[in-house]
Amino acid sequence: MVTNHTANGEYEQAWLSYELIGDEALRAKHAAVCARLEVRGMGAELTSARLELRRALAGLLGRLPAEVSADEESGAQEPAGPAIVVGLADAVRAERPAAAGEAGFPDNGSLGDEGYAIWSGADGSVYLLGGGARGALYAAFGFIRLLQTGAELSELRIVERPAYPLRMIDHWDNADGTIERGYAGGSLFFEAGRLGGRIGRIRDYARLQASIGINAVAINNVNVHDEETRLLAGDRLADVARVADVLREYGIALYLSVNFAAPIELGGLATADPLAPAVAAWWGDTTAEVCRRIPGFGGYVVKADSEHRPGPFTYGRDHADGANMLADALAPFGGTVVWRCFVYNCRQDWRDRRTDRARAAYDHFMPLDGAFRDNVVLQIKHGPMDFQVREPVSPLLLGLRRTQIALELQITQEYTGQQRHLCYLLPMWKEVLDFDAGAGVTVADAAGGAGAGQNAADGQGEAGNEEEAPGGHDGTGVGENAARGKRVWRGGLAAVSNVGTDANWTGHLLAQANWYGFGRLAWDPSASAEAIGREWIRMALGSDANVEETVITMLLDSHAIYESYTAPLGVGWMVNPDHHYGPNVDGYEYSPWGTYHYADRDGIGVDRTVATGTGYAGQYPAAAAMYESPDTCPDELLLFFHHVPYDRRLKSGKTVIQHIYDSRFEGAERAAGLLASWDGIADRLPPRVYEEVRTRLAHQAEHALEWRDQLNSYFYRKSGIPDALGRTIY
Ligand code: GCV
Repeated sequence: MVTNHTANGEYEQAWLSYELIGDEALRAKHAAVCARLEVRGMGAELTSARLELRRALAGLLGRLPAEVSADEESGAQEPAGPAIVVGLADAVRAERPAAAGEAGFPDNGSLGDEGYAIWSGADGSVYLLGGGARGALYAAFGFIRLLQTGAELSELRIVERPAYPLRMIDHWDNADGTIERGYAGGSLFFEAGRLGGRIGRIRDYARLQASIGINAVAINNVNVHDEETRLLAGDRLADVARVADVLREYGIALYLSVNFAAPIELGGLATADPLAPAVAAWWGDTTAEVCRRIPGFGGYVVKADSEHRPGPFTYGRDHADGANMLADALAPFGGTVVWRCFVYNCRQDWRDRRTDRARAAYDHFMPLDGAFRDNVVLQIKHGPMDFQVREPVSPLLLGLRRTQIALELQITQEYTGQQRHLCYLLPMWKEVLDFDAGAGVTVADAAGGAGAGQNAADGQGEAGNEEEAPGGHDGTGVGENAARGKRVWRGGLAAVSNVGTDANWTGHLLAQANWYGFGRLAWDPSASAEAIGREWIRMALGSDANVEETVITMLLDSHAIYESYTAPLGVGWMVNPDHHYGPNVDGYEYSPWGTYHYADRDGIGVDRTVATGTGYAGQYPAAAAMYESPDTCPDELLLFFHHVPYDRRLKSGKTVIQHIYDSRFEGAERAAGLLASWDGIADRLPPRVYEEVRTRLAHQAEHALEWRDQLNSYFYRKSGIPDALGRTIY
């Protein structure tokens, strides 16, 4: 029997909609295992684990488990009968000596603070064990996921540890309730100046985040305006603290984006110079108060000297001066500075072909490698420009060796269809994570250190990487990183949120898969886009095999489809200025933003070679030679690195212009195909889900035609070269 999890009023719970499992035999089997629930220990996360398990079991199995309280079962007394036993591994070991005696039974030390195990004991119990309280909560969610995805509950020997200590979501939410680049309604956190009014919804949000292992959330926009500057003090700080309390129940540390000029704007000082003692003292006092009000405060996110935001450059200081000053204020409280590397000149003269925005992050930050405090993490966008559908991997991610980094991704679909077009981003993110930084070390390794990707299903993996500096993303496998010795590694993955107040959280319901997928990848970057997508489908859309096959194909095809009608061969930015939606080939061509394609009657693309161009290609430690020559540069990035004639032949055998025409025609056709696929499963979906997604897919199919025709017409008119297949171009 088919289960549709988004039916019957559970629509707003996304992938945590706990609909009754349709297969009665399976349900009965699970119910036998889950008849009793024991939670060993106290604390917020364990309480959350207990509540979630009760909710999930009641929904999925149709009955609440009997609960065994800690009082009833105290000391080393062995309890009666099998149960789901939740707690810290060492506490459970002490109370269940028989089970703990089994070979390989986990302990806190081997799991690490955030790691967990799901373990079938010989006594018939299932043990949900954390190395720390957060780990126990993740174990509960991991177990629920098994139930939701139809797994067998016998002989479980699952041991998981996150690849990265920082698994972060950045909100670009404003105090007035709007969201910069938000496509799913207003802010969950802010409503007309006040914060935290929707506490129930914020709790659901926290549950969803914890279920995918997110442990850090920055609640406000990196563009910090007047109102948000004031979040650091007074009543507004009290509001922030209320939100932090809810997030903390789910193991999530709250971060604030801060205004580098806050000492002036909030503190009344005459300067924000990071080296001025009065400025450091102001940040020290302000931070102490924030941390007093918010136990476990995560820290600050900073966008400085970028897109008109203030920063250390005003005072002739560099970004290490700025970041370190804030790091010193946070250090006594264990806080972290997440300092963004999105720093470039946004007032460029389009006539100037020597300045190249793509170079900027590397040029600014590489000279500072090693100059940052231990509690600074540099957050680096995945590409050198700005979240286009196709960019090369940022060379800064590959270059930094003595600095902690976080890879920044964008879940919100600013340039990838704004949640009106379907674009499953995991295939693109996987390409970034898997990119070889040299000597077989990937970007995933660089963000997480040596421990990345070492999740083990058999309990034999290495301990988590929280306690060590990475041992080798320096291209040699050893070297400088190893020389740093023991140091708390704080790096990881961060992404800009795509959620808002829309009932389905993400506007396009299928865009939930990007949110879900980001968390799962941040936990384990070696997981596949397909496996994660299938998980999400089962949890959010139900167990119908037909639905699963159709939707997974749609998801996996969608990024390539979007790319094929929008951005040819690595040139992006052909969008309408400001809101960035819809085609406009010259929208950014004569602007100050540094985003050009340089199409003329003879050719197109940006010469970023060392030999004759901006020199950007030379920033790659291992890939420079490959990108330098148009003969070895991958087709999909040809126009990012080279200005070439329209009749240049690609490796595919097509000319550039014919590729432009063909891929636009194919892309538009395939976009229509997405709609047809969805229609094919109409009767297997709840009507509301079907209709809502259908409306968006129909718009996408229509809009893809607009993209096709505008781009094809533009390049036909520029080049004068007709389509070899004689199709209609205007
Ligand atoms: C929050 C791009 C976006 C901006 C965003 C900026 C950033 O430029 O268009 O809206 O600002 O990136 O990442 O800081």
